[in-house]
Amino acid sequence: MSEDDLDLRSLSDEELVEQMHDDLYDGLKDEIVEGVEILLERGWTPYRVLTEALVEGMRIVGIDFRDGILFVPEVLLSANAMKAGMGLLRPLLAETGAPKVGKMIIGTVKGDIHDIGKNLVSMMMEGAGFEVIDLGINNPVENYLAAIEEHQPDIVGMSALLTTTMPYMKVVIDAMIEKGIRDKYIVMVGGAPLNEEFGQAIGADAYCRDAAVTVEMAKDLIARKHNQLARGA
Ligand code: B1M
Repeated sequence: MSEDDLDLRSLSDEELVEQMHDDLYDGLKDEIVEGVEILLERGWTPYRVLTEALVEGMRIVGIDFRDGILFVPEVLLSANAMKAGMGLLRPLLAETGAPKVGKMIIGTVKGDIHDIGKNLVSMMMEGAGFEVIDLGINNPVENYLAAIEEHQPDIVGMSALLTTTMPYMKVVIDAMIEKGIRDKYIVMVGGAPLNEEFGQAIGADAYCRDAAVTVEMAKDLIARKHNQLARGA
């Protein structure tokens, strides 16, 4: 049977997830959307579809990109397929009905156009009841400062996927210090090349390994901030 004839519905859950990893690798957007729909129909939670079918598939793409087996145009197709799948899950993850627990602005820093991880963080934060203002990609410091002023968030989030762009996070934090507003906001950073040590070195409040950790840390830091305010009042 050719790839075109493959009936995704005839596959078991395990086979379907494996097929979706292949389809993501091949950048097959329609097949990814169909796979997501099938898994949801079979009762999978949106979070499980996201992590087991999409994020895991993208991890495999990342390995072959690193090893020079896949190149930018192919990875771009994979990224588009991933985004199409995420588009279906976004409203489901955001459907909590809970009162807003806080507000976050988030953007990928200047020089960097990677946005899948940032989008995932936004989705999970929305799902946890945060209001998220997404600044998109390639953000110069001015964008962060303008968004802070306009939206008065609790959290300023930054994403960087390149070793060459991650130092720009410090530019943003330093600009906040210079304006005397650094301590008013919780600064959280994330992205594959970062680590705890880097987060501390640039003066962030938290380095977040993944989207789930971001949600937990955000809740924790907001609670601490509220406690501090209550004590100071
Ligand atoms: Co890029 N790329 N890429 N790429 N790309 C990497 C990052 C790379 C590691 C691949 C590799 O060589 N192994 C490498 C960086 C090497 C380095 O700096 N040391 C790399 C390179 C070199 C490049 C180019 C320079 C390639 C070129 O042109 N020659 C170029 C740069 C473009 C630019 O930004 N100026 C480039 C381009 C691209 C594409 C456009 C093709 C595409 C991006 C499409 C898109 O995002 N719309 C792409 C992709 C897809 C990748 C990989 C394969 C996958 C990234 C991804 O989406 N991961 C990546 C390899 C890798 O990371 N292993 C790679 C899935 C995502 C869910 O994970 O983004 O880590 P991640 O996000 C996680 C956590 O990090 C965390 O939570 C997320 C969810 O759990 N997190 C946050 C992320 N941001 C956060 C912010 C927070 C909190 C947590 O704020 C509070």
